[in-house]
Amino acid sequence: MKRRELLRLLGGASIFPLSAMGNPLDFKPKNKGPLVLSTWHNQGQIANPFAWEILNNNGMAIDAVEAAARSMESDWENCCVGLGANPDRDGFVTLDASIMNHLGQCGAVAFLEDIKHPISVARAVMEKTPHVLLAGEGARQFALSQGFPIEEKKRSAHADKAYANWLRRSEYSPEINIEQNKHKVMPVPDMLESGEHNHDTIGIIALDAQGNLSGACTTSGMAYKMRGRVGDSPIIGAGLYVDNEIGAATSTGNGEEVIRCSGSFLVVEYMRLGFHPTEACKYACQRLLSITPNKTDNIQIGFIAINKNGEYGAYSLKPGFDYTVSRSDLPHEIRKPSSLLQK
Ligand code: SD4
Repeated sequence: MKRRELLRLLGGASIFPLSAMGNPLDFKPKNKGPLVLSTWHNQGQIANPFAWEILNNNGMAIDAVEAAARSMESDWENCCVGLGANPDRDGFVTLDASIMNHLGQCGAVAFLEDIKHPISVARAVMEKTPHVLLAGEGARQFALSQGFPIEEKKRSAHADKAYANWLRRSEYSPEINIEQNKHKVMPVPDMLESGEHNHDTIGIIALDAQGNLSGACTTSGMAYKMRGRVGDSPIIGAGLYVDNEIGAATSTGNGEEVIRCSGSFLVVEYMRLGFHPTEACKYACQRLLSITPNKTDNIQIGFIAINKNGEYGAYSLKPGFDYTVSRSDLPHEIRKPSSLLQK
C-alpha cells in the first residue's frame, strides 16, 4: 500500500497532504535518554526540573513523571491544576489525573475532591487495586484509606475572584435540574478572565536512562464545567497513553474532542506505524478535526509524544500551544510546535 493511501485510511491525509507538513523530523535524538516533555511552558518550566532531578540520577520514568505532576498540584496559584485551580460552575474544584508505566500498568482518578495530589492517588489505584479508574466519592474514600489527607474545602483567592466574576457575567443562579433545560446550560468559556485560554492541564512523558517510558497527566479540567464533568486527562488512551515498545503521548485542550478520537492512543498507534512523533501528533490532530470539523472556532488541542528511540515532537490544532523539553543537551527548553490551522 502506498504511504499516501495509508494516510488516507488513517483519517488524515485527505485534509492535509504530506507535502504541507513542514519539517516534522526536526528533532533527531543526539542521545536516547533521559528525556522529559511537559505540556505548556509555564507548567513545564516548573515541573520538568523535578522530573529531571530523578531522571538524571538514574531514577525511573514513573517516579519522574509523578514528581513533576505533584509539583504542579502543589502550586496554589495555578489556574488549572490542583486544589487552587478554577472550580466547576457550582463552585467546587474537582480533579482528574492518570498515570501509566512501562509495564502497561495504569491508574486514574476522576471527579476527585479535597485531595491535594490526585496523581499519587492515581498511582495508588494502579499499584494497590485491581482497577484502573476510581471516581468521585469512591476515589476520595480510597485516598483517605491510603493515608492521603483531606484538605479544607476552600477556593484559592485567585479562583474565588475569577469565579465571582464569572458568576456575575453569566448571571448564574444554581437551580435544581438546570441541566435538563438546554437553554439554561451555559457554555464553558473558551477564555478565562485573565485572557488565557481555558485549559492548562499538565501532561508529562518521560524516557529514563534504562530506556523505559512512563507518563502522567493532572488537571482541574475546564473551568466552570458542569458538575460531574470528566475530561480526557483521566481516560487512559485519551489524555495519556504509554506503550513501552513504541512510545508515549499525552494531550491538553478540550478533552471532549480528545476522548472522541482516543487521541493519545492514536498518537502512539501512528508511531507504531513508523511515523516520527511530530507526524504522529499531526495525524492525530487531523483525525480529531475530521471527526468534529465544524467546531474549530472553539477548540484547541495539543499533543506531545516521545518514541522509544528518544525522538520527540508535538503538534496542535491552533497556534499558541507550547511545551517544555529537558534532556542533557536541552535544559528545560520551550518549543512552539506547528499547528494544523493558522488561527
Ligand atoms: C480537560 N484536557 O479536562 C483537559 C483540560 C486541559 O489544558 O487540557 N486543559 O478537558
